[in-house]
Amino acid sequence: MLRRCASGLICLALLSGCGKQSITSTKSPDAHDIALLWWWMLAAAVIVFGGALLLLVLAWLKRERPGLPIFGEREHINEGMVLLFGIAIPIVTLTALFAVANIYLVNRTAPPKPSSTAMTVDVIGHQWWWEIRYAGTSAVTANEIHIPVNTRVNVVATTADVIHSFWVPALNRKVDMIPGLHNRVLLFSSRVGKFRGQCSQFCGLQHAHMSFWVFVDTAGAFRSWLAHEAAPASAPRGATASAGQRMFVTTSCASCHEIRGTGTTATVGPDLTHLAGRTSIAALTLPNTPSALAPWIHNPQAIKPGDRMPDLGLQSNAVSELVAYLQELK
Ligand code: HEC
Ligand SMILES: [Cu+2]
Repeated sequence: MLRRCASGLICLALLSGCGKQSITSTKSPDAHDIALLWWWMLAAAVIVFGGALLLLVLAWLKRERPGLPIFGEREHINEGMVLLFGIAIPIVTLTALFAVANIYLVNRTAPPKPSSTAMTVDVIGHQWWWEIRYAGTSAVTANEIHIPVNTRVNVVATTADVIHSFWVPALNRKVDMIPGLHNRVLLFSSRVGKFRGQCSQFCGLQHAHMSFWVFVDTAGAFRSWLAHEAAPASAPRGATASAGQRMFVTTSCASCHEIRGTGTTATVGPDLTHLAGRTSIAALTLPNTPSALAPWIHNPQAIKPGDRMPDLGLQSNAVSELVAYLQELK
């Protein structure tokens, strides 16, 4: 039993570094420097720990006999050794690590200064999803940030409710989202791809289901994505989707969500103007497919218990009409 538990724990520890979201699989120079510092700190800690263990073993081996090798005779303490290992080396290493972590890395990973040329993305934390706005445009989206490749993007992070923390381990350090503050962090990637992010400050029941994607696009793909995202929603085609739109606009959906171009303006929940252009819903909890949208709209509480979107007790034909409409919002 004990052996099985132990091997299970070892496997878990080994696997915990795997997957798309790890501090050691870095995809930007900034995240690489952070990981490098982490490895150096680990090496220093291993040396100190190993040295302490070694002294312990020596003391145990010598327990009946006077004097340890580094101390000479039992009564005579080798002061040089104590000064070197007890004071000089700790002061030098800790000062060096402090300077690298708190001066060099903080400057290295800093966002570009806000200016007319720097691109700014506003990210607002909500229990339990991410609102994303592109400064200077009318584009609003949720849980999926797009940025152009090879561009230093200034992310301005704040919150609509409690403290959250914005973190894309593959790209940069964390930044806390604090009520009333606008903290900034750099987002940069030299390669096209998609990187997972996660809220890293416990923020209530569904904290674990508060994730997001960062899509790094080519400059052209990003420009057309942004232009499309800033445009209002297109009109529904077909009778089912039109019925879905009527239902959306006239029932409680409109008291929490906005679909630009339909007269709805609420901002309690995510902007759904181009919902069908996203790959996931509910902060990466479900894929964005009709078979996942339907149970979400039917009863979000069964998927994210305690969530801010209530169970509205809709009939299944109402749900199908809403899904038909939402699916068209490309
Ligand atoms: C009381 C406010 C409220 C009402 C009413 C409401 N929603 Fe929501 N909705 C939310 C919140 C908050 C979220 C974000 C949930 C999360 O991810 O934790 C959400 C998420 C969603 C999402 C997923 C969006 C995404 O990008 O992740 C869809 C789709 C959605 N709602 C559709 C609807 C429809 C359709 C209705 C009407 C039947 C409706 N909502 C009614 C608050 C509401
Ligand atoms: Cu959070």
